[in-house]
Amino acid sequence: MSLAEYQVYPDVDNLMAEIKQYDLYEHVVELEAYGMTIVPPEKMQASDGFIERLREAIIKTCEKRNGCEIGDYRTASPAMAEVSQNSWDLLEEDEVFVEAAINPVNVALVRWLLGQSAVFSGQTWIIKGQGSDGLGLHSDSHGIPPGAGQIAHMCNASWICTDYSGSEDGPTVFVPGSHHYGRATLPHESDRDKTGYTFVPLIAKAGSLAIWNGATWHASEPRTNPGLRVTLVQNYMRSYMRPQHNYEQGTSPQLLEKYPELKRLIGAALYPYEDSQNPDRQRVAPFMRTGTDPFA
Ligand SMILES: O=C(O)CCC(=O)C(=O)O
Ligand SMILES: [Fe+2]
Repeated sequence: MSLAEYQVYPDVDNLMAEIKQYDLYEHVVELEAYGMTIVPPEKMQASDGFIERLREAIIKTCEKRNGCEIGDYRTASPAMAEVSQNSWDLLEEDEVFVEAAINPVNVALVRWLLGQSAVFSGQTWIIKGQGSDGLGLHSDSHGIPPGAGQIAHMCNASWICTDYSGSEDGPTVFVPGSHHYGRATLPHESDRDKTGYTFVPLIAKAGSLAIWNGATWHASEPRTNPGLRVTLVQNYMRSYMRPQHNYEQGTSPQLLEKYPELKRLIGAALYPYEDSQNPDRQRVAPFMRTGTDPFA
């Protein structure tokens, strides 16, 4: 008899049943040990044609929002500055984004990392063409200071919408086990070419889900292949990442002007992506810095 069958710890027992049903044991162990895992398409329980519909919806939404033409992702070479804009908050654009957010395998792994009270906190696309630069090593657990690394506070569950076959595709790369450091990268650690940390590439077929503890350090490589890499990034958070009340909206400007300390304390959008379609870029760097120092 399995321990789950006693049903004395429902928050875990129900999750264990799903992990068994979807054959996710290896992925749960990888999440614990390495801080990341890649679930192949055949385990994702997605409907027929799901990943093609998702990729199409990303491209169509990008074209509509940014007034540009992308066409066939296998050959397209749109201006990167254009297609990277207005990429957040997609649920209302096409129900395939809802399907992506509530996929049962995705949700089982999200709840493994963040508990039953995990909340969906945002989707954005990555469209990456030939000649695009990579990103430096970073953590996604912005706002979580060192000292709080025993558990995952947020996670990134990304749908891979085009094959990532090697470096030429400009994949994400990960430092296995770095979630155990419990802090964000410092400036001298983030350069992919100079950092002392060793990373592994995300190699996966379209239709896979790459999921990582938000604290796992990752970066991305430049893309040299023609055509586009297309990804749907999804963030989930523990429920305490939401403020109890958003004082930024609803506090009178007169009060804020009179009391500058109050203005500082109510905080400007606790998470930089709160108004994620058009984030205030000035808020991002100070928020990210809190991941490197408890006094930041
Ligand atoms: O694969 C990439 O381009 C990096 C994406 C990234 O850093 C993220 O989704 O958090
Ligand atoms: Fe990231």
